[in-house]
Amino acid sequence: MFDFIKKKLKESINSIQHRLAKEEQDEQKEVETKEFREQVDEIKQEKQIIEGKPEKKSAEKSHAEEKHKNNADKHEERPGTKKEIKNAKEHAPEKKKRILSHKITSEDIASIYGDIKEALLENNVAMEVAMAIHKDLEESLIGKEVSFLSNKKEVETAIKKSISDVMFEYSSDRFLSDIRRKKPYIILFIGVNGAGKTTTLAKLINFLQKNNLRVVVSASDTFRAASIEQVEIHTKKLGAKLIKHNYGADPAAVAFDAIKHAHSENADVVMIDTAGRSDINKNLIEELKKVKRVSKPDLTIFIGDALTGNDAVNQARIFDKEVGIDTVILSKADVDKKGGAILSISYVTKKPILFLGTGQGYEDLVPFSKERTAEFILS
Ligand SMILES: Nc1nc2c(ncn2[C@@H]2O[C@H](COP(=O)(O)OP(=O)(O)O)[C@@H](O)[C@H]2O)c(=O)[nH]1
Ligand SMILES: [Mg+2]
Repeated sequence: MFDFIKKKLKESINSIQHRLAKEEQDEQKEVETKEFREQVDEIKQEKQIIEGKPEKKSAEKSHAEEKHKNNADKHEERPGTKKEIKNAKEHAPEKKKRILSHKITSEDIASIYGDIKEALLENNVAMEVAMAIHKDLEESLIGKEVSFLSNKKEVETAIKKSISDVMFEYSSDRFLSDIRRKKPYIILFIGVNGAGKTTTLAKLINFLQKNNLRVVVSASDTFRAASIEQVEIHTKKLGAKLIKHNYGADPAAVAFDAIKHAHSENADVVMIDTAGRSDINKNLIEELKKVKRVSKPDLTIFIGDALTGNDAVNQARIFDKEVGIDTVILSKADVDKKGGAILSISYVTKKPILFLGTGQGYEDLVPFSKERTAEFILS
């Protein structure tokens, strides 16, 4: 995941680091040369003082005495000179600190952003998300005084924060506590065909059962061939109750029966599997609207295939507008090299991500964390 974005970010951070380091080295060299010249001058002066003016062989005795006296006087001055050198040395670290820092400019940010923008867009990150990251970087970094040693860390931290800020999460702990507040808690799964709805629903049965919650499933995909058998295989394996009708039956009627069953059995959660279509068409929207009207779900989860990038983001936007969604689970994060949908979907829809699907097994469901995701991108 995020392979290309990670590579580009690393290159970009290294290049700004090199540029700043070079600038600072040049400044440092200049200062050192100046200091060196000053020291050479001081040593020359001292040497002259100790040796005196070049001796003339014909000098008179009185002149020699004068010279000796002079030397003695200057000798008294020598500790003063040493003191000055000591003082200069004591002040040197302060000087260094002042010189070895750099104020980040909008040009610096433009250069970082120029590098990563291409990587973001090529990896299916929505344009508005890339722009939000740019704006955030400008706000957090421009004018910031960074030092030679710390600037890489500071730039990295700011990028991490900007990336993390475009994502929203729905923590699995909050999800569980929300479920425990109402019985039965009704969850509706929606998404296009093949997005991973049924597989994700099965993984969630497993997750909820591990948290001691009893689940009833509604086989409301009565549209696609073999869909009822598919969900039945999972519920049998996991030991959850399945309510099913025949193919072609009204999906809303199946959901209604499942909820009734959950009430009578005092079950904790009802999960409604639904059909998708290859495209989001009018029939699908009408069907889902009716299921929603009848089942009155507490949570509507949009399941998107992370591999489809911007398509998943656009589907989420349409499903939200037409049916209404509360949260997102992105499947197939394990095979998604780009990660664009993960970075974009919550910013575009303003709906948080709950889990990422990371494989075909029941355990392959990871609670989403924006911090961990941003950290991973910069790791
Ligand atoms: N690698 C991988 N495959 C997945 C994941 N989730 C679902 N799939 C596969 O995607 C295909 C479609 O899944 P399905 O649940 O039938 O989609 P639905 O039509 O939305 O119900 C199946 O072959 C699943 O095994 C995932 O997180 N990782
Ligand atoms: Mg299905």
